[in-house]
Amino acid sequence: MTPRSCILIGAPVDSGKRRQGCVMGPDAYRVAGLPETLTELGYTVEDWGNLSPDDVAKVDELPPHIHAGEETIGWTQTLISNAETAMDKGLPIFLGGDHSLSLGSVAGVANHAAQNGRPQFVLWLDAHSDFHTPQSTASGNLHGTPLGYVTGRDGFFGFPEVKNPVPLENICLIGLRSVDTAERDSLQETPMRYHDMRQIDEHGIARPLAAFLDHVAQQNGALHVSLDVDFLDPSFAPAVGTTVPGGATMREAHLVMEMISDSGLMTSLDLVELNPFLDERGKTAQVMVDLSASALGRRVFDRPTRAF
Ligand code: HAR
Ligand code: MN
Ligand code: MN
Ligand code: MN
Repeated sequence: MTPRSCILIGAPVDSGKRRQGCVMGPDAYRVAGLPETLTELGYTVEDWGNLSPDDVAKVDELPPHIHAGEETIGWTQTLISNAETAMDKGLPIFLGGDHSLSLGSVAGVANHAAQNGRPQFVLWLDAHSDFHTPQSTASGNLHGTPLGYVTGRDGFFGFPEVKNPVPLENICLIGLRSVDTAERDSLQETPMRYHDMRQIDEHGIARPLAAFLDHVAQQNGALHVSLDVDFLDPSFAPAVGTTVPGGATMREAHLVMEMISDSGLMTSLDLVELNPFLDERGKTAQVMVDLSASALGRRVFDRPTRAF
């Protein structure tokens, strides 16, 4: 069951790519009213403030094109331990920060699930598949690698050992429309559930999501949801460095969140890649807060009981 207490964990990670600005993300969510919104929904809210990365010495084994590897290793260490601790107190919401924060958040919550004898599942809402390794990424940007890391792929030199890799069968990606050739080749070899926008257009967004949520429920799984701003169409969510046209509509995104809430399965949440420097009068931050509210129970009406 989704806990009734939320822990806000500010993770102003800006090391996962070269364009700066995600450092301002956690405070933008606070300014947009996330704590008050959750309180109004009936949650107890604890705000742990903004974390900082551990200091890490130079790692010579990482390929030279990797950007800010040591800083991301430091963030991963900090986030793993904070995620493990927060899971005992409620539902952690990781306020990013770029998507490299999920190396730590997902590895940490997976450790906690393993300690409690539950399988960990991950729902990845993103235009990108983020399944690179430090060797396969052409850009050298580690925000393109979290799913590679948490599933236990090789090559993450200097990073904490992934004690409880998330099984590939337990991962569902929705929203894909920008996948590199190296990722595509390795993705196609895996049993991950991946759904690109074409499939969403043909079959709707509810079907693959419902199938995945049923699967998580059957396994009594813990569900981590990782929401990348670029899952959304840039027409209403422009505050992200890697906009890709053709994203989820406002209505699709809210439906996804409402279905997550109905399932009662979500145990942790990442809000990532918001770059407030690129926003228009805070509208993307506001959309992300509203989507979080839907994922945590906000409704127009209670579920209809009468047929129409
Ligand atoms: N695949 C590209 C790369 O590895 C772009 C990755 C962009 N990732 C994010 N998060 N914005 O999804 O560089
Ligand atoms: Mn515990
Ligand atoms: Mn991403
Ligand atoms: Mn993305």
